[in-house]
Amino acid sequence: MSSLIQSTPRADGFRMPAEWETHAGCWMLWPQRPDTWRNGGKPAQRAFAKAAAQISRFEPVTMGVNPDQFENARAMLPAAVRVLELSNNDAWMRDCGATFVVDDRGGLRGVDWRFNAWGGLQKMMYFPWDKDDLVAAKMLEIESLDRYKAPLVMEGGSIHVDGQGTLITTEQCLLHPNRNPDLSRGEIEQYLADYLGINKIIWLPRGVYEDETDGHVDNLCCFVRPGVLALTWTDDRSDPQYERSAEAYDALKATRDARGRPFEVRRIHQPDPMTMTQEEATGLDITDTAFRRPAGERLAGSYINFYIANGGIILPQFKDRHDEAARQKLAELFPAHKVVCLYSREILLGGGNIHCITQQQPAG
Ligand code: KQY
Repeated sequence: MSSLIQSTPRADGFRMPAEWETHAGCWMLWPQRPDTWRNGGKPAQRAFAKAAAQISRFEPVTMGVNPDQFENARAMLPAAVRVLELSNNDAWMRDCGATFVVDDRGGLRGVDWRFNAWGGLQKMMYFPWDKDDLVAAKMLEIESLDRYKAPLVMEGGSIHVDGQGTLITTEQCLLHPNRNPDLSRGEIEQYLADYLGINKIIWLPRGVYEDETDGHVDNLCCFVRPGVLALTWTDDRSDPQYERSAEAYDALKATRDARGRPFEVRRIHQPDPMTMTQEEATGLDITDTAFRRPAGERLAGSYINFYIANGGIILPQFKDRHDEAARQKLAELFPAHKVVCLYSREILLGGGNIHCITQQQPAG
């Protein structure tokens, strides 16, 4: 049974653990909408199936699918992946899924944020998003876990935590008027503290250039362990990303984490700028209810959008000259993990990457 709890995780002694803390499993959603995923979703489905197969080498994976895709997804996924009917509007489990919180007695609960598809009608990424907004509650029902309903529009991709009280996010996203126009920065900070059990918030100014999520931090910067962060970088000062990464670097170097440690920031060079090809754009259905993705548009490619599984790192690759350097850096940063490389352009075409399509469920 899953009950709606009226207090907050913080009041009940719960906190969001870091992604490297042990998982019970990983949740994903199956891509299918033809106005986001080209060629009827087929290339994206193959990419998601590969990601799920790789993650399932390290931990159990559950794939949520719409009813009309159950048989297809079941046939495309390895038997180790659990396939469940879980109605959705699109495939970004990081953003519409539950954020799990734990206590030190082995308790596990979920936070169900308000979801408005990255900016509601102002942004119009797609409409409607009612099914996505119910995904978190349904996951918690399936797992019989109690649920907190947070009064804040928030996507999982817009935060990262170190599990020891520190959270990073971007002003560009969480203070954007298309998320919580009626809340002040202080009120947003209070909700993050109450629903994630954190006590220090580090605001980075902006996310990755042309990131359609309004600058999710999970494409820009992440914790590798407490006190150590990885940041997407470019040495090309004429690239608009240079200024964004440099200001994030400076902000991190000027602050300390919740336990007073200064940050070590490891820079991971981004792939060379990539754009959507004419062929890719032509493969998309045109609808009135979803974001247009024209040919020539820059894609927000970043190696930071990786997923930390139990003992594994699932790392995006782009067939780019920087792929190998990123793999080596990640192997160095996570010596106890096996780094698995996954060519993920098809996921990037939908506006995110491997971290965005996954959501870890901690062991609790
Ligand atoms: O950055 C993420 N966490 C999600 C990307 C979503 C893109 C929506 N089209």
